[in-house]
Order: sequence, then structure tokens, then C-alpha cells
Amino acid sequence: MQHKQIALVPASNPTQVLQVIATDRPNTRSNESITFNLNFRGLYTNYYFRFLTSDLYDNVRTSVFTNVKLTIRPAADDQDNDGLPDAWEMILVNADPNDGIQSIFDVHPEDDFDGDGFTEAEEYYAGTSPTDPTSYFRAQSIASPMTGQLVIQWPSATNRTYTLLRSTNLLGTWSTEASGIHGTPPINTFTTTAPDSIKAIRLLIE
Ligand SMILES: [Ca+2]
Ligand SMILES: [Ca+2]
Ligand SMILES: [Ca+2]
Repeated sequence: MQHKQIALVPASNPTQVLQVIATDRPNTRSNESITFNLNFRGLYTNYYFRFLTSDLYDNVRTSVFTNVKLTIRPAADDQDNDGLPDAWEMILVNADPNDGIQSIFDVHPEDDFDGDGFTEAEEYYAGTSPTDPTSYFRAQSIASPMTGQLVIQWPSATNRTYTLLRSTNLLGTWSTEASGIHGTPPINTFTTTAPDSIKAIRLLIE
């Protein structure tokens, strides 16, 4: 049932419901407070809150809202709403007290502070250091301690899982060597058999 509902809709397409905030609210109360969390980020366009009401027979009725007060609170750990936890952003704020990055609002996910080719967002996601140009996501050590054995190491983070692919040719045909490998920070070590046919490996963050 889509009536009796408060929903968030984009201004460009008001019939598209992005998120239902509340349903079946009784209409006899006033000064009602509804708390909800937006489950998307990036408010770069206009959105509407759509209020739909119906009578007991599900006929849509027009309602008059005399006073709707909307209070928006950013997520507690992300006051600048950029997707990076504020505590993590402090690494970049504190990296150089004399640079232009004086607060979390000066840290931008698309920037690359240490110039290693990986953005702050990518470094956060991979669990690598955003202030160390030698720290970025890649297999940092591949060794073959004995014939037929391959040891692969990479910088890893908690709450991340990894997939390892192997290829027997260089034509981009990949098969999964292992998936769901849990991060064991700071370094993951994975040992596998390495027949001569392996020509390349690839490492992905799931
Ligand atoms: Ca943030
Ligand atoms: Ca970087
Ligand atoms: Ca780095």
C-alpha cells in the first residue's frame, strides 16, 4: 500500500520514490516527530518530501500540513557528509600544520594528498596511508619461496575482504583463485600453488 506515506522523491521525477520514511501514520496527532536516516549520500540535486494521505477506504485525500519542521543532522562520525569518517580525515588535517588543510572541511575525497595516484577515498577504502606515497593498494610482494608455491602480500584493512584472480594467459581471461579473503591488517599474506601456467595475478577489494 503506497498511501498514507511520507517519502523522499527527486524534484526531477516526483513519482519516483527514493526512500519511504514513514507509512500509516495516524492523522489525529500534531507536533509529531519522525526520525529517519537517509540511506544515500550526495545531495547534489533537489529532493522533495512527499506526503500522501488516504481515507479509511484507501482513497487518496488532500491533506493540509500547517507546519512541517525539518531538522537535518549529519551522521555523528561524518559531520561534513563526504563519506570519509571524520576521525580518519584528521590524519590529513594533522599531517602538516602549516598547509591549507586546517579542518575536515578542507579534506576532499577526490584529492590525492600524497600524490601516489590514489585518492583519499580510495586510500580510506583500501586501508592504506593517505600521507605516505609508498602506501597504496597493490600486491606489494610476490615471492616464490619454493618451486610451485607463490606467496602474495598486500596492505589490508579491517572490514574488507579480497578476491584473488589468476590468469594463464595475458588476454584478460581471469579465474578466481580465492574470494572472501578477510583483511588481517596491516598485511595480508596468501600462499597458493603456482603451476607454470600462471602468467598473471590480480587482486580486488570486494
Ligand atoms: Ca567526513
Ligand atoms: Ca593518495
Ligand atoms: Ca598513500
